[in-house]
Amino acid sequence: MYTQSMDLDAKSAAARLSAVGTPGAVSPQQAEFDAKMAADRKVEARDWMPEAYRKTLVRQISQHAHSEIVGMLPEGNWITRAPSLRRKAILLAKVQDEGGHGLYLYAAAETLGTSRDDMIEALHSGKAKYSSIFNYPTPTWADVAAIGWLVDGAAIMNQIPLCRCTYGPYARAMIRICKEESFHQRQGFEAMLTLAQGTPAQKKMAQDALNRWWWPVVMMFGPSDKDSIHSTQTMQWGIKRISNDELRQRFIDATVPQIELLGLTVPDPDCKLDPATGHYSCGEIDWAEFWSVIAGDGPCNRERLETRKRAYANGAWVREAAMAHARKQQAREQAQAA
Ligand code: BYC
Repeated sequence: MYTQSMDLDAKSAAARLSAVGTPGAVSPQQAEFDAKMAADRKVEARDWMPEAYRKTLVRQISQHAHSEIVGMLPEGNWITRAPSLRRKAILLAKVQDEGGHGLYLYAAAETLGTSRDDMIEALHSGKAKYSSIFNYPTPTWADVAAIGWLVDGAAIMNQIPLCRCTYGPYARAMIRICKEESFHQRQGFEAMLTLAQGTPAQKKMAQDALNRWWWPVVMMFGPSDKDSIHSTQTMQWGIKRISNDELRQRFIDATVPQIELLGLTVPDPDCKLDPATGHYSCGEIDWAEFWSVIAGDGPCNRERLETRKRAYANGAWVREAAMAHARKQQAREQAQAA
């Protein structure tokens, strides 16, 4: 459904490639890196890379990993209250998948020379960001359906192009993640469809959840291109392939017909199809809300971070036991080899 995001517009790809290159005299390593960027080849963990490229990847991949881990919380709250055994099994699997995504992504960031402890410390201290979307509450079961349908739908839109990003370990992690996100999106849509075709009260629950999640999801793609500080550089490096605004537009274009199919109403009175362009318009986004959420003042920021820190502290004994077991096993292997 969302794979059109894989298509790179030939014009923008050409513009990106022609922008690659470091002016003036460059070291042979830098020249090799520039050539790799220009040919759109992968950079691997052991390859030389400019410090700024490494730092940017650590920032983006660790934020992405934190988002997956914090992203388990709003839905995780509903595992014990899922409306049927089937819904519970699906939700358990989905939340576990998100945990797995976080782990692949921490592992991908570790290949860049950062430690998992440092990344987790940055999350807990509030230094590292995670996606704004997970700072909103899930007051009803319909919010769980809306997360799967809309948030995972937006995630696929943003992440399919990352499967082709220039850093090999990140690109490869994204391939599996996107396959799983696709299942998440479909189960969310199916749960939403069930509600939308249910009793008037269930349909209202679905509409209310759509009303709550629409704007936060539209914002999730990041600031508008003119305010995106990192986009120019990350696009030149082939990390970001499609701009924030363009992905947002693709998401809106793909989702509005789904809302119509559900028999629900788009919570944006300015969202209209422009027959000339084939695109839906979007009303004014409340950027003040976006910046306040990412600065830590969203409806659930404090609760999410506290829950994460508590879970980490409560899991200390598991990490210690695993380390003790690994040490014993290593000692046994060394003794056998001696
Ligand atoms: N939330 O220059 P810009 C999931 C920050 S998990 C918070 O455009 P960039 C899922 C940005 O970091 C989905 N912060 O930045 C899990 C920067 O601040 P810093 C997570 C945001 O990096 C469970 C500043 O704003 N997906 O799918 O070029 C259940 C300026 O922005 C946000 C990823 O992480 C935001 N929404 O572009 C269900 C995908 N947007 O770092 C689903 C990978 C922007 O300078 N990440 N900021 O302090 C990306 O693709 C890019 O990092 C972004 C932002 C498009 C998010």
